[in-house]
Amino acid sequence: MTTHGSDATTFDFVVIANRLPVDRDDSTSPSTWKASPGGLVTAVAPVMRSTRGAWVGWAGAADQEFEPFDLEDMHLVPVPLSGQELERYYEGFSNATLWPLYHDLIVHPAYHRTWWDSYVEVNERFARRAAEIAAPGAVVWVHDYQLQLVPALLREARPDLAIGFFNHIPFPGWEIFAQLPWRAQILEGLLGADLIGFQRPADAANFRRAVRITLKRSTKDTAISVPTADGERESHVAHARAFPISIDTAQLDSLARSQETIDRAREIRRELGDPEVLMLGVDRMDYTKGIRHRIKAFGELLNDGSISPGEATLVQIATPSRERIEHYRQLRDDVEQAVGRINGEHSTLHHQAVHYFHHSYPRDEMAAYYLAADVMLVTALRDGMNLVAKEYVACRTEDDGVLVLSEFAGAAEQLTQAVTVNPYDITGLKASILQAVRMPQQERRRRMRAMRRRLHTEDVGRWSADFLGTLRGIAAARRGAAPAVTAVPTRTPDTPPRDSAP
Ligand code: ADQ
Repeated sequence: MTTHGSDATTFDFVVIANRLPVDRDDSTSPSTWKASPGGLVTAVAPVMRSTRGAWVGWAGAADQEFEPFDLEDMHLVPVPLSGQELERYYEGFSNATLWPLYHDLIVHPAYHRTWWDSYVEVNERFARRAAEIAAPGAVVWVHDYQLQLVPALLREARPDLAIGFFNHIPFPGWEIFAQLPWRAQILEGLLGADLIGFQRPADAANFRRAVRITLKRSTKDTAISVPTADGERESHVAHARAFPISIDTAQLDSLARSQETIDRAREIRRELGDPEVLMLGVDRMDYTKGIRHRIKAFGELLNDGSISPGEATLVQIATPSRERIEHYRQLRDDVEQAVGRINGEHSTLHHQAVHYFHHSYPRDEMAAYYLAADVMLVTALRDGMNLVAKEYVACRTEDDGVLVLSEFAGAAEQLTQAVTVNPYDITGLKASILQAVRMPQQERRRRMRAMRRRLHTEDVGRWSADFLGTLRGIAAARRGAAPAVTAVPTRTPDTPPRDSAP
């Protein structure tokens, strides 16, 4: 923390994300804040503690303004959103335009100029707030697709900052991204960063290709030379590359080894009627997660007699998500109807085929479910990473259990010993589920052990250290004598299919 100017407090490390990592508890009087620990908090908390950082984000309540406050070693700076901005910037442009576009058009994105205008306005507000509280030369880390304009806005206001951006979701191929009427603005927004991180090398390559085609700029390996606004000289060199996110492996491992979790896992199995095979799905209720495909495959396995309800039970836990958006309401209806149909046809007094829970659970309960499950089904149609897959592996302390993992989840690049599936291929998915159910113990152990070993080194601490270390290096090179990359060829390696400027 630094104090400069009058009495304004500024911070050497600033995280900017759509949401602050807190929930407001209105059951107490006065209302209080409680931390809502997510993956990102775990990743940045150690840095926050060592440098005393600040987190800029929306507090979760529309039409309300809150003063900055401290909670558990973090300084939280709320950014207000009106009810209309929630509809247009968040539910609209972020979740009904960008989300489906970036997840390969699983549903149709909607394009509305009023949503875009709101997205610009909100991004400006986030950038302004961060610019006010960042100390000279501070490291600022912007997160995710809701805030893609913030890097360039910040650079314009505060060229002294080291600016990083991390995209938690996929970045689509050019042929899909090209639909976006505001594609040039989005790319320019991201290029304000010194470092743009993606989940997979393919996402970073898609981004660089979009830059080459849309903005007619060349790239050299991960580097993109970004000109000043007047185009006269180089402003900085942005780097775009992969930093696959991970989990706090050690923490989950020790949670799964605790006697309470072990007892609870046994109890869960007992309450489910001690099935021979317990299969588990855990997702946000989102159409990208392939929940319908998974349930369809399971239902067909029961229909054709490949498995019986006495032999295998599926537990599907789905966290409520984005319920004001039509596609999400439809998905919930579809899932509940499919579960009802399967249970109607196959459950008996003693064995229920599918147990479906539409709730969120505390961490320790999640760990108990992971520990209880013999087979974990992660069948995303497209997913930036998918932390659930990694969490399952981290909790398999006995080196047992089988992970069935979609090849369209970023996690498939690290968890290479999983049984990989194309969830669109229902026949193939059924065969993979059966393979998982019948896999010999020796093979289960060999696969699980290898995945666990890798997760113990590639954890979330290493992810944030890699990203921030790289960012600091790039910013230091920029501030030093020579930029990291200077002369770049002007020829674009890709032939643009059509004119770039929307
Ligand atoms: P999400 O789409 O939310 O994240 P995911 O990576 O699976 O997907 O993370 C979900 C988190 O929520 C996990 O930590 C999981 O344990 C937790 N969770 C899910 N259901 C729960 C429940 N019922 N109760 C309690 N907790 C539950 C986005 C991207 C991903 C990317 C992450 C991180 O879409 O691809 O992996 O960000 O970058």
